[in-house]
Amino acid sequence: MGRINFLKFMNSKEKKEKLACIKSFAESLGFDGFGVARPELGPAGERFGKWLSDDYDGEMSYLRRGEEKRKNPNLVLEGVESILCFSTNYFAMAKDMSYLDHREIGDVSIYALNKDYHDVITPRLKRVEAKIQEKFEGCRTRVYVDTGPLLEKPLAQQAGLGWIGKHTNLLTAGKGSWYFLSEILTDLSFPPSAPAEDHCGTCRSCIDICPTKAIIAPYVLDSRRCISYLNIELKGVIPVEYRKAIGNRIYGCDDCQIVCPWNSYAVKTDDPDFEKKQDTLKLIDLIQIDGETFRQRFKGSPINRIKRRGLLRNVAIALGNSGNPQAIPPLIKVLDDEEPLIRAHAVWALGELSGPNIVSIIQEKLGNEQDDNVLEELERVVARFA
Ligand code: B12
Ligand code: SF4
Ligand code: SF4
Repeated sequence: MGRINFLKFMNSKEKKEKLACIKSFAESLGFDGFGVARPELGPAGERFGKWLSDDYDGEMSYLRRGEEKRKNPNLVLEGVESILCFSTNYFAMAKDMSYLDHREIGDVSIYALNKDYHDVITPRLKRVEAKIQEKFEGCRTRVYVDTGPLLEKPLAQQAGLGWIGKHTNLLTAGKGSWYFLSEILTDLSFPPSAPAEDHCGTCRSCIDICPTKAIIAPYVLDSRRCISYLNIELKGVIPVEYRKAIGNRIYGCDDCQIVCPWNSYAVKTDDPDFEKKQDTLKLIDLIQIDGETFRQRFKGSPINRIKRRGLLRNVAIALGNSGNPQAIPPLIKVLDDEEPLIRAHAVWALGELSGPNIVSIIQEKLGNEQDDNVLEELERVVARFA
């Protein structure tokens, strides 16, 4: 019997049973939320277009390149009928805003405290895909974790996993938002789940806490202001206006989720791949890390994505905000670093931590400086103490 006929003659009871079997297999692999969405975005597609036209994507040009696909999953998998949506808890440790008081420690977002989730979830999702292929022979499927051209949050909302909160993350009543999303697209037609409803109510804690006022209106994020964009996605110089607000955050930002009342229901993950592995990261140690030590220390960690240059850029900013004069000698030392991005941010940090006498020290160190960004930072420090 051909594929089309086989699927057509499979009665809905049989289909539901097989779907339940797929769900429990996914649960056995660590997925803790599951639902089915129709491959239609509704208003989310238009909102995404508007968001791009407002330039809220910053330098994330891949979002723009994939605009049409993100608005229409049929361009991602022709003939797609259902999108199976999954969530995976990454809540590795309880966290409150007191992390800001430990200014000598670099703060890393909870999601990045262990292995890179792309590396963990993709093979698991492929096992679920194989199970679907086994149960529905001949069906077509495609798996995505984060990086695919899909609007994962609106799809997951439709699949009933949660609603998009005012902070723009997906969250679930009685569960919170500390989870990743992933999907399997298929040409199989399954009954869709009931979409999740919004339970933000009159709350606006996430909007008020945001250090850079990146949530410019409820449900709308200007990425260019979001610390998670500035210290992960942005590859170059971090605009001066946000550096103080970045504080000691060296990889991502959790604030809008920390204060969300629904996250008081979050339950810690017992998944060894997501339990906290990253040790405390002392800023003074990090600023002195060489290329080889960086590779060994952050192999397999999401932090590896921003490379040594991105991390030390962020560490320099955090040291500039630390108020710790002991950071001055190591920062002077990195003015010799071969990476201009690191030198530029070290100049700023020295200006924050020192008095006027630092100017001649920096000038002497950077006597042969050619890089425009570094020279611009130097000019700023000179002007500051003039
Ligand atoms: C680009 C991106 C970012 C950008 C932009 C963030 C954003 N809000 O979209 C930056 C770099 C800032 C970022 C940061 C983070 N990210 Co990110 N990111 C993505 C990515 C790759 C694409 C998201 C996207 O398309 N954004 C475009 C905009 C338009 O989407 P949106 O903000 O949701 O816009 C909708 C709403 O604003 C809504 N809307 C607009 N107006 C209105 C008005 C009303 C009345 C209503 C109801 C709705 C509404 O409609 C829009 C369209 O749906 C997804 C993975 C994926 N493929 O989807 C991960 C993803 C969203 N990120 C994720 C995570 C974990 C994070 C961080 C928490 C990491 C961290 N701790 O640092 C932060 C959170 C910051 C925040 N407050 O959102 C997870 C979120 C999981 C979850 N539970 O929601 C995802 C899904 C990755 C994954 N597979 O798990 N991220
Ligand atoms: S992640 Fe941080 S900077 Fe970004 S919106 Fe949330 S609180 Fe604001
Ligand atoms: S903090 Fe309040 S407004 Fe923000 S997402 Fe959570 S419930 Fe919604």
